[in-house]
Amino acid sequence: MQHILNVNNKTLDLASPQVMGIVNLTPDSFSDGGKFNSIDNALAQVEQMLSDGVSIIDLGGESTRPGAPDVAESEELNRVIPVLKAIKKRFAVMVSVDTSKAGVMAEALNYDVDIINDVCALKNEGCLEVVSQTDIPVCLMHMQGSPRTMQKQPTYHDIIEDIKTFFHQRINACQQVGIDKQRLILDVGFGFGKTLTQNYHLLANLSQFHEFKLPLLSGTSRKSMIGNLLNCDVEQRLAGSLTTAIIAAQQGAQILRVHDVKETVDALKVLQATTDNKLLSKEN
Ligand code: 9MG
Repeated sequence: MQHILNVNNKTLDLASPQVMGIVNLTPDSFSDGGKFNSIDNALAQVEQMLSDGVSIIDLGGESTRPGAPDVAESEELNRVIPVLKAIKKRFAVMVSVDTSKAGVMAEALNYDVDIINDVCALKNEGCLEVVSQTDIPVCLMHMQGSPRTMQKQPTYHDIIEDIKTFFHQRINACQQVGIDKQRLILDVGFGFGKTLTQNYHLLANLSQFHEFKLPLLSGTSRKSMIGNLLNCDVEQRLAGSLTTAIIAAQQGAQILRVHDVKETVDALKVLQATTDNKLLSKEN
């Protein structure tokens, strides 16, 4: 199945995995300590990511780490919109906004955001309606509970089947308001209401979600599924992040959401060379 994202005069071919670089605009971001919370810092980070080979910049103004406090819509708008405007003015890169608030989605659409990345899969009030007024892609992520409660006691009947049922329901909800299925990107939501074992079970079985014939986004970068396994702090999770990114790519994930763009792009080049060689040796 060939996937191409076409949006706002930009095209992204998902035949090979593409890197989405994380730009956190939160003062409490769990993995970069809020280093990138001014416009100039964010622009510098985007510039670096572009030279490192990023395809999409993911801007977020509300932390989704476990237990994170809610952020008022006005505060989220203040964090995200000026940076979105500045990036759009200076660079031609695709930008997604990571938000679960209809008001933030609507305002981001006024500034030509290219993708909506919603960890709540458009379940919050007004989100389906706002997105139905546009034709840009949307990432629907699975989460059990909310960021505040999700790690308390995640329980599933069968995690793969339960997430598939969730995707069916959210795809139907989108289609009912006129959102074309072809605009959707799916994400199992690593770390969002999943135990360590459940996260690795999902990673090992990610390819099963291709049955929806939609692009898959995978976000494992610096998460506690790595820290808890290796017993290490956020700044020591690079090897684990790269390994999980490559496993996801091998399972056919088309978009990898990461902090460490250069290292991930390099790792993907190694994977690509290996895959190409395998094809060549079959021919010879
Ligand atoms: C915002 N955010 C944090 N983690 C994420 C993940 O795994 N996927 C997506 N789509 N967004 C995420």
